Amino acid sequence: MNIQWYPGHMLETKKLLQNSISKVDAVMEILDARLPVASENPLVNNLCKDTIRIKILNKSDLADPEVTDMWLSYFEKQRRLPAIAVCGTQKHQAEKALNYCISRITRNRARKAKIMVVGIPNTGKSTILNTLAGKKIAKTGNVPAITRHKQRTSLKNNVDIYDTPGILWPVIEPRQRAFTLAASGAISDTALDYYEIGFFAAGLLLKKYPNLLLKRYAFLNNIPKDESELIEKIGMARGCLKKGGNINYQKSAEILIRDLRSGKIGKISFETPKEIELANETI
Ligand SMILES: Nc1nc2c(ncn2[C@@H]2O[C@H](COP(=O)(O)OP(=O)(O)OP(=O)(O)O)[C@@H](O)[C@H]2O)c(=O)[nH]1
Ligand SMILES: [Mg+2]
Repeated sequence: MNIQWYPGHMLETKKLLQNSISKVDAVMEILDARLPVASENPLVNNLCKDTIRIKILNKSDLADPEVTDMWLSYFEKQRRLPAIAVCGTQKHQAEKALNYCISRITRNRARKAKIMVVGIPNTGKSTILNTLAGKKIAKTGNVPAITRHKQRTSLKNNVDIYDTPGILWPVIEPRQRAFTLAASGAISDTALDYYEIGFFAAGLLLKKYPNLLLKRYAFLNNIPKDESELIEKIGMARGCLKKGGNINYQKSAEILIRDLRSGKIGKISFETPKEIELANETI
């Protein structure tokens, strides 16, 4: 299955970013700390050539902390880009990200600094803005494409911050990247087949975090031999049955995906710098 999800407001946002990124003092690019390269929008890399940009690895509370450290070192050493990992729901962490960004701007202090928050859907852009403002200014939610328009908010420290809708790009390739984005929750579930994404998630968890699976699903007596067995056992234990008693694999896969996304299985990173380097070498 090819995954494609590029609703109209994303094209509008692309045009908005093309016209406005060069006019702001800095861009806070909000990545998902669990998948910092898969969640990078190539458009932002292209548009930010002359604009200060900070990579914010948000949702770090859901990511494997050891892998997050590897990513910070990767951005600093290999990519020479400023990067910081935060949990955007926590005030002091959101402020740390903002201050890190402000410290890189050289400007006439008489005027307000303009900072634009950009990124793919569901990475926590609006949440960071709300945390910084100390009140709910922007609508947030655990499904992608909640924000549909640019929104400006004036913060206390002489900063104007712009929230923007999350955008993807028309063709997401390679397959590994599309499935990683889908499993993380960046792509609308309406564009997905739960079983395929659940199968992908099962493979990732069995390979990288088998012990977390045993902890979360106490009914597993040992590590399942493959993806189908894991999904089947979840289905049996959780009563995901069709008429006649057959397992409903779609429902069972959905449980696995929801547990993965919410952090119920544990702190999980989908990718490491080493894997990305190896994948680049083989292209
Ligand atoms: N665990 C955790 N959840 C977070 C964090 N930041 C945001 N979230 C959750 O992630 C979901 C998406 O947050 P939003 O702020 O709506 O994401 P967005 O990037 O603005 O999404 P779009 O507007 O659709 O592009 C919400 O359920 C938030 O509560 C974080 O640091 N940790
Ligand atoms: Mg938003």
